Amino acid sequence: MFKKAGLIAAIATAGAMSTSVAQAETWRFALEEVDGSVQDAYAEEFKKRIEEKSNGDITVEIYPYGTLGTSSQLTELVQQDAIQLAFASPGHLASVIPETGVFTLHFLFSDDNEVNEQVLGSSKAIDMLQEAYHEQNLELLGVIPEGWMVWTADRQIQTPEDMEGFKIRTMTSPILVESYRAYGANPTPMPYSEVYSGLQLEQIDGQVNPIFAIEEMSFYEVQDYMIQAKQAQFITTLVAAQDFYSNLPEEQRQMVDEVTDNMRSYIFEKQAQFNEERLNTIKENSDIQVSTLTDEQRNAFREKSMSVRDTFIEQAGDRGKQILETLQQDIEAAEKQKSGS
Ligand code: 6CS
Repeated sequence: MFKKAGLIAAIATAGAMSTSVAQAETWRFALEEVDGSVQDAYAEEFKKRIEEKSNGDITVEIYPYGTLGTSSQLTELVQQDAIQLAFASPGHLASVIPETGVFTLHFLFSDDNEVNEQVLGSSKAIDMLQEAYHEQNLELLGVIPEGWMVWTADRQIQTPEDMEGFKIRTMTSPILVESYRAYGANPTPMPYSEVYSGLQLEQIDGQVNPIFAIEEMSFYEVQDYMIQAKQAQFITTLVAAQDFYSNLPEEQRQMVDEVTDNMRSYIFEKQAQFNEERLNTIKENSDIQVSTLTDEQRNAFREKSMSVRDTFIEQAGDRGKQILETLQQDIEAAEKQKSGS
């Protein structure tokens, strides 16, 4: 679907167009999701705030999924400074930065997503990750939860045995692939753009994504079951080209930091709203069977998922191990604090 030469040409044309309308500076911001998505809501609000704060000196141009490339291609474009900003989801990015695969581990985060949001906004683990991003010419600007990952399937899934041989599409990182191998499934990594046709043509039996994405990508139309196991959040990261970010004038860098910090509560509310509303849309427009695993059923998956932590540490090394341990401590502390209050 996406060809690299075409991507660069598209960017060059877009750049030329923006200079012809006499903008002082244009920042290109690429999304891994389509118009109307959580990432799109983030980018639109970011654009509004940056353009207002810079008094129009900066224009932010948004490139929704489908205009530039797959997630992995977008990351390469940021690394080359061909685009300045993009979302880079760990489900793909961990192929390049294994440490970021920590966000795809199952049953690591709290069942209470407010706790997760608090930890992702404050944990020292995020500073430790920054080092790994810098080694790849990327600046990590934020870690953002987009909702619980939900399985869609051609069959009911309640136990790991139900997943035996189940061809589930995953994002492309090897750590994520291991998570589904641990359940006995047959994980099939592929880009987001190929999932709908893969399901329709029965090349895959199911996939996993947050509800808002299942709705906007129409996956529910070609699946019979939706299973909520709360095994993981979909967590994305916002990145900038490191050269671009470090060469910004001090006040612009501060502006980016302030805007991204202040955007946290905005996007947290949006993702909750989108996921809730779109579950209703799915139920209204299809007869897909929606179910939620019991605690006992979840525990069977939880047990199987634990071995993947060792695989993560093998792939992400000492720094990955420290990031994992720091997150575990911070999640536990935040849960205790919340239940004590
Ligand atoms: O499944 C994927 O590949 C994609 N899913 C979402 C919700 N966002 C971006 C990611 O690439």
